[in-house]
Amino acid sequence: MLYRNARIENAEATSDIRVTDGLFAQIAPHLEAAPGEEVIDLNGKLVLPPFIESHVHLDTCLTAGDPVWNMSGTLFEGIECWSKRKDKLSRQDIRERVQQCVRLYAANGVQFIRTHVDVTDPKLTAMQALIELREELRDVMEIQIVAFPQEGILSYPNGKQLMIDAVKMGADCVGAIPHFEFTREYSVESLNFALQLAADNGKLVDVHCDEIDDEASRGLETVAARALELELFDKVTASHTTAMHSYNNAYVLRLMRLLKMSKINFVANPLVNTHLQGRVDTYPKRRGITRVKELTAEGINVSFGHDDIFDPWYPMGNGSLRDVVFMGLHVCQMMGYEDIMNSYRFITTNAAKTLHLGDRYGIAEGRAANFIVLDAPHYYDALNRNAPVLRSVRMGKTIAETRPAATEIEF
Ligand code: 17E
Ligand code: FE2
Repeated sequence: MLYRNARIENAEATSDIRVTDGLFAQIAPHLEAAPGEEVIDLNGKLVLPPFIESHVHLDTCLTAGDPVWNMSGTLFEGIECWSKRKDKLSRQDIRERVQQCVRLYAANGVQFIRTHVDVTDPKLTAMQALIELREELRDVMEIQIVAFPQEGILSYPNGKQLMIDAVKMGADCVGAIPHFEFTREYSVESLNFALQLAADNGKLVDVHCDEIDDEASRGLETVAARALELELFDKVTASHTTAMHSYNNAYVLRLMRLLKMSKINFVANPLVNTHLQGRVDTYPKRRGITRVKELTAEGINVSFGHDDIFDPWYPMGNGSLRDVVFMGLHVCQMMGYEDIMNSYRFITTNAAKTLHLGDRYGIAEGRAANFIVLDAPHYYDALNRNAPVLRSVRMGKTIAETRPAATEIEF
C-alpha cells in the first residue's frame, strides 16, 4: 500500500509512505507504485503518529449523574459521587462503557490509552474487567493500566494489599493519591510504598499528585526524590500537580533542581483541572493547572490528558484530545506561533515518552505502521479549525475513517 503526498509532522515538503505487512517499509519524497499496488493520495494532508490519551479514568467514564450529579464541581464531591456508583459496578457495566469510550477515542485518532483504574474496591471488579479488555482490544487500542487507589492507600481499609493484588493481577503501573490521604505522614508513606512496589515488580509509576489548590501539598518532592533514589527516573509520572500552581516561586526554584535530576514526567489535564480547581476561591480564582510552560522550558517532559469523559469529575467529553490541547494552550498562555504549531506533541511524542512506548511509536521505517491523517496542512490549522481525523491507520489497517462535514454558504 502506498500513501502519497503526506505532510508528516508539519514538514514543508510532502513524503510518500509505503506500508508493507503492517510496517512502515519506505518513507521518501517520491516512491513509484509497484505493479498492482494500491495507492491513496493524501493531497498534502497532515500525517501524525497516532494521538495518545496519557491520562483517563475509563472505569468511571459515562457515569455522570448516576446516581447523583456533582453539584459543587469539586474533586472531593466527585470522589463521593463515584463511591456511590462503585456499589453498583459490574463487569458487564464496565465492559459496555469502556468499549463505547474506546470507539469514541478511535474515531478521534487515539490508538494508545493510559487508564487509571480504581482499586479501592474489595472485589477489584474494575481492575478485572480492564485487564480482560486490554487483551480483547489490543488490535485497535493499546491500553496501559494504572492501579489507582482513589480513596487512598493508607486511608482505605486493606489499601496496601489491594495495591499488591492489582499488581499481581497485571496492572502496568502503580498509582497513589497523596493529597487524599488522611495525614501528611500517610501521604509520604503511601508514596514510599507505591514507588517501592513499582521498583520491586518492574512496573511504571503514575501518581495523582497534589491535585488540590493547597500550596502546602507537597507530594511531588517525595515522588521525585524516590524516583531518583530508587533509580526509577522517567518510569515515574506525576499527574495533575495542580498545587504547583499555588507554590511560591522560591520553593519552585528549589524544587525544579530535584525535578530535573529525577527525570520524571508530568501529565496535565487542562479541561478537567480548569473545571475542578479554584472552587474554594472567591476572586481572583486560581486556574489550578501545573506550570506547563516553565516545566517545558526546563526540558521536563509534559503531556496532556483528558482525564474524564462524562463522569462525576467532568460532565462533558467526546473522546477528542483537540479540546484538551486547545484549553491547555489558553490556560497556560502558550499561544506563540511555535507553541501552537508544535502543540500536537502534548498528545503524541511527549505522551509516548510518558507511556514508555519506545520504538513501538513514531513514523519511521521499520516501525509499526500506525498513523493518522488530519484534514489540514499543519497542526496550527488543524487545531484552529478543529479539523477531523480523516483516517486512523493501525498496523497498516484503517481502523476509523471520518468524512468531513460540508457547508454551503448561500451568499
Ligand atoms: N479521580 C481523581 O482523584 N482525580 C481526578 N481528576 C479524577 C478522578 C478524574
Ligand atoms: Fe485523574
